[in-house]
Amino acid sequence: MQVIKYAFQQHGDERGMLVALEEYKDIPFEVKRVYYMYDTKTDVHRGFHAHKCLEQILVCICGSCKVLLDNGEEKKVISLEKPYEGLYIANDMWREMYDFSPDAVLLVLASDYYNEQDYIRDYDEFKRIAAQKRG
Ligand code: T46
Repeated sequence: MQVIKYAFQQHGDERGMLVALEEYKDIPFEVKRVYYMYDTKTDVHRGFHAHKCLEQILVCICGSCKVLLDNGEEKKVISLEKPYEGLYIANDMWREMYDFSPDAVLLVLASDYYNEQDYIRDYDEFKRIAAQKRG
């Protein structure tokens, strides 16, 4: 499984650091939605779904967390702990987020508006669709 992790350009000077993200330049899609999660309890696992079409980039802009990616055949765990690193998650990828540090803020840039119809929440259904697509 290919994991795409971006190291965004950091603009630093004596005042501190700044990262700027522009669609189609730093982000490979049009950004239609931004959301973020914080105050996530350390023992909590979130996600447990895939998307039919949605593409996203996850940036842990404060603290750290882990993301489990599962393409139906292979699983990988990615640590997000730098505010200048972005994890690309394509559609058709099962994801779970966990191990949030108490100060974690997980920012998500999404290629489309919120749409419950785009979610695949049943793991068996996800596995079936993934196997079909592999052929
Ligand atoms: C994903 C992972 C990384 C909205 O009203 N609008 C939104 O844009 C989103 C994302 C959520 N919500 C509502 C729906 C739920 O009542 O906020 C509540 C929590 O959402 P959810 O349980 O879907 O959160 P996660 O952490 O399980 O998953 C989220 C995204 O939904 C999902 O697309 O890939 O983060």
